[in-house]
Amino acid sequence: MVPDVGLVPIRLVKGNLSKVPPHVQQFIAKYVQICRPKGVFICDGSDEEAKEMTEKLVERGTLVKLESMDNCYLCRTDPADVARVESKTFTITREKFSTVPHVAPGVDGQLGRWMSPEDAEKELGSRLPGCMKGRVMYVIPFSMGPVGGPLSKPGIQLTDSNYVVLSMRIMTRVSGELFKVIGEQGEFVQCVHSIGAPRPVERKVINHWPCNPERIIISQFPDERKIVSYGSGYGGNSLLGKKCFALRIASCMARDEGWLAEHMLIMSATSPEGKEHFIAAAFPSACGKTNMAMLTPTLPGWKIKCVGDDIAWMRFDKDGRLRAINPEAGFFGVAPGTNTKTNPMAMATCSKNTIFTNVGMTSEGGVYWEGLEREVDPDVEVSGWLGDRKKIGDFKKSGIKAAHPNSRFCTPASQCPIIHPRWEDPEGFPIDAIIFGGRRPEGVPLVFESFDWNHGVLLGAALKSETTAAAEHKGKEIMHDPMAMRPFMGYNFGDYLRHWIDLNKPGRKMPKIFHVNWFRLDSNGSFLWPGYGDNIRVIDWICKRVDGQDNVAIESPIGYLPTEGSINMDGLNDSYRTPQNWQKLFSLPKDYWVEDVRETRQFLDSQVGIDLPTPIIKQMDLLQERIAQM
Ligand code: GTP
Ligand code: SPV
Ligand code: MN
Repeated sequence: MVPDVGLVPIRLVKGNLSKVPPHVQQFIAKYVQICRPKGVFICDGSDEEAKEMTEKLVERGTLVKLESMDNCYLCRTDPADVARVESKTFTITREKFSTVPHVAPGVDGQLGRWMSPEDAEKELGSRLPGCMKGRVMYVIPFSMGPVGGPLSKPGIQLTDSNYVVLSMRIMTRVSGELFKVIGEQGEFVQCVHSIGAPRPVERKVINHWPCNPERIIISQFPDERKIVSYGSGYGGNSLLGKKCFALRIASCMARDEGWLAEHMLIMSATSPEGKEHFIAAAFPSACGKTNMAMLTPTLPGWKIKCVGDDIAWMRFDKDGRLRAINPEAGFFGVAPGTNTKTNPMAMATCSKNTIFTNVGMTSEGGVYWEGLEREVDPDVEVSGWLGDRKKIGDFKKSGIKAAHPNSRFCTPASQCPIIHPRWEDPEGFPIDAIIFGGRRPEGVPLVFESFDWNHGVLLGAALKSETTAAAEHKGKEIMHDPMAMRPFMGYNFGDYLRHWIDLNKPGRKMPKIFHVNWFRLDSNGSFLWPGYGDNIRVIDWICKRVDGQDNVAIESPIGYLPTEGSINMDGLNDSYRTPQNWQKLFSLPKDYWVEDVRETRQFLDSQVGIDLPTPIIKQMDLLQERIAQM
């Protein structure tokens, strides 16, 4: 019962160490030694285990059962722990420039944060020792991608948060089987997570959510395939399979092994004629991936199936097709704005077996957030994420939000009514089109297509968007988010662009690359495009281009634009169908673009410097010339 590994015995609370391969036992023992938990709980991923843990958390008050829903729970965090903390996220490598590009002198690098191994040791050395005192260390064996699949990768997460355990078993495949897989394959990603609140706690615990926001650090060690995260229990900070592993560590694996780990949804679109296309799309956080991945088409005859809503792992197969899998098993989706009009499929998905975090709760035990005004009885009382009880209308009047803007649902992907029947196919799906997009209130047309692969890589590199609540940013400003990967890059962004460019090899069928913008505004501040289910109209055009239709596109300085009328507007309000509206959606104001390209060039020159690959510089030269001649 008490195998003695090293100096401190592993005191098992639950589980069976005999099934755990020796090198995993050593990993556990090392962190037991450092973190000093009162016991170790080896998870098996079973429903019984989850049920027991859930009951305990309800008893303690961390979770509230949502009485009017089916096996759904509400969690409210400490209001100081509500989003990813980019400023405290680091990549640790011996060589600085394997993590970050050579920025120009005096420039504050924005593409990744590097820390030396010595500094990391100091930072973690002042946090980890004894950090789990009085708490249980859970051992979570999980797989990103179907267990044992050729594109899949296993990990082990140690954590002192049972909320994290419950969330990880929705977001990843947690199973005791993984010990066998790891025993055979050897490799696994080491994930260590602590909320940084040993007992007795020093910081006042708010909402039964112990954490240590002042001392947060999220550290990735790509060379050791290791992650250590301290201080936060929320989202990408603590569910280490997601951004830390499946993007930051995996992008390094992908660089080494010749594939791609990207912040992209994966969907299939089947036309009325029955032709199925697969699309991957990269939008920055809170810019519409979940919505697009499961959109309900407003054009008759189209069918959308969802494969993934946040992360794509993609590799060229022997026939030269880029195949994508979704490494995740659940959706950790933005709640506000989600309703039966904008995203009915997400609403159906999260109607059962779901953990909601930082949303409001109705007095009947249902959920409420901004965007559900028309779907919840206005007379019902809602307790907001901060605990204040009001009628729905009174939240609006007082300007106080019922749900935090980054409140989320954590829900099994398998429950999505339009999940692709083969979504777990370990071989993945052949990608026909890659789309980049962001929130661009001005100047950027609804859709355009790159001239070729390298130009498409520039579209990704030049991606910008208005900031959102997914991280700690304040206010709305247009920020560069190249490839939607700025917060998730695992290595030097110049090398990353080179990797993308080098993928284009003879014999490969390269996906076409597009840029979309659902967020262009009219002069009165309203969206020029209805968005959501109507985005099928743009997908329809994209599929036509993938199928080689030449007559629907016309060359412009920034890429191929749709010819007027080639986007199907049937059934839209008349106001959307006027030539004036087309003009507003697709116009390319010269002054705007001259400045935009100048600014992009300055950003890439100063941020990526000598690491910027020549083909990208050439693409920028060409673009700048074309715009100058507009
Ligand atoms: P992460 O999970 O943070 O990576 O975000 P995401 O990219 O999956 O974004 P999501 O689909 O959750 O959308 C975020 C917000 O954008 C929600 O409030 C949506 O309602 C809104 N949104 C999504 N698609 C559209 C659209 O087509 N038009 C408009 N106007 N808003 C949209
Ligand atoms: C994002 O911010 O892009 C998310 C949410 O998908 S989190 O898991 O917190 O990173
Ligand atoms: Mn995301």
